[in-house]
Amino acid sequence: MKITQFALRHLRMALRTPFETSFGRIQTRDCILIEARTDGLTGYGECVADADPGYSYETVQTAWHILRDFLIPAILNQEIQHPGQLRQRLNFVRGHPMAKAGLEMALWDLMGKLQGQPLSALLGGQRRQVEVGVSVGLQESPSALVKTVENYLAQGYKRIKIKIKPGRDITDAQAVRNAFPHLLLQVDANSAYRLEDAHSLLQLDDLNLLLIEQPLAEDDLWDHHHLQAQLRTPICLDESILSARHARQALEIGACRIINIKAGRVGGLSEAVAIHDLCLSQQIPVWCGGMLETGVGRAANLALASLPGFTLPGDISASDRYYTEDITQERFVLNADSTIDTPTLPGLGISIDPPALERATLATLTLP
Ligand code: OSB
Ligand code: MG
Repeated sequence: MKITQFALRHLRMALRTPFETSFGRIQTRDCILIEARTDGLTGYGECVADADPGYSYETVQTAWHILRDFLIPAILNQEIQHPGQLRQRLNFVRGHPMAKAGLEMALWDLMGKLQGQPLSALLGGQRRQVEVGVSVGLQESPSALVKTVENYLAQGYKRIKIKIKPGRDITDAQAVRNAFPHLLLQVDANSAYRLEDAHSLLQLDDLNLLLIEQPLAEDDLWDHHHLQAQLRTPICLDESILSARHARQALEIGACRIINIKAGRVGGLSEAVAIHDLCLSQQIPVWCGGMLETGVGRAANLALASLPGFTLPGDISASDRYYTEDITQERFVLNADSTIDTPTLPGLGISIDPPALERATLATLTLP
């Protein structure tokens, strides 16, 4: 396929409730919607970089620059056999995985539409439903947290992740554990700790957690190895794993026992599948992380999570957990068994709601 035109849209969407992590609190979520056009067909991709560089160094503005000035010029009007080729073709740009992943997603959507195949099938997915959970941000108090969790359980979510940070770890996790002794519960620190303050993390070891996600710095596999040696609870890495190579090295040195896979963080769905394949071959559980995606990115997450190695519930919640108004016609809903259906229409399997998209758009750019 040959992409003859690209369009970028900077979107800002209002969250139903603020989302707070160890790196900040947001009321609105920004992202870039990428459109790839060829003979009457449009492929959509979502770049998950946010307005601020809190989760990673990428922002909407850095991704916009990298897409406009480097990535898009490199593939505009060029013959591309398969989206998997992008990893090599875009290798001349160092880093910026979210920008690359958004572009690659648009090509996957386009290829699926050209071939009449859902993304799930193109990636090797097998499940028609994907097990999911919900990621709960930091709340005002442990009792407020318990109420919020209770509300999600009432909606049918069977796995809960809570955000933690120093001073808000054992109290919060203990409160949820006391209220729900058998709940599938995990925590995410988003790199808020150093090995020196690991004592508070050691206390979490008695709470029967599924995993502790990304406790230490994103560029520090080695200290994660030290921490994992002191914990029975598996460490799961998120921010630290930017490629299949990182995944291999983290597993080799014992820095983690579980990996959270996000296509945006690792430069695209192809690399995400490579990490999945590596982990499956070593019987390492993986699960699909989330970046508060719109319906576009959520469709891609569901397709990815339909692969056989995704044995833990993903951070892929129903549409109504996120935005007051989404940009897709489709609404992803939670089934009674805490699953969401894998999209079955060609490509991402979603259609855009044009008026909603207009309302969310802050800026657009068409190339050429
Ligand atoms: O660390 O997993 C994370 C959201 C934004 C950035 C980082 C993370 C998250 C989440 C939310 O935990 C997951 C979701 O429901 O999309
Ligand atoms: Mg995380």
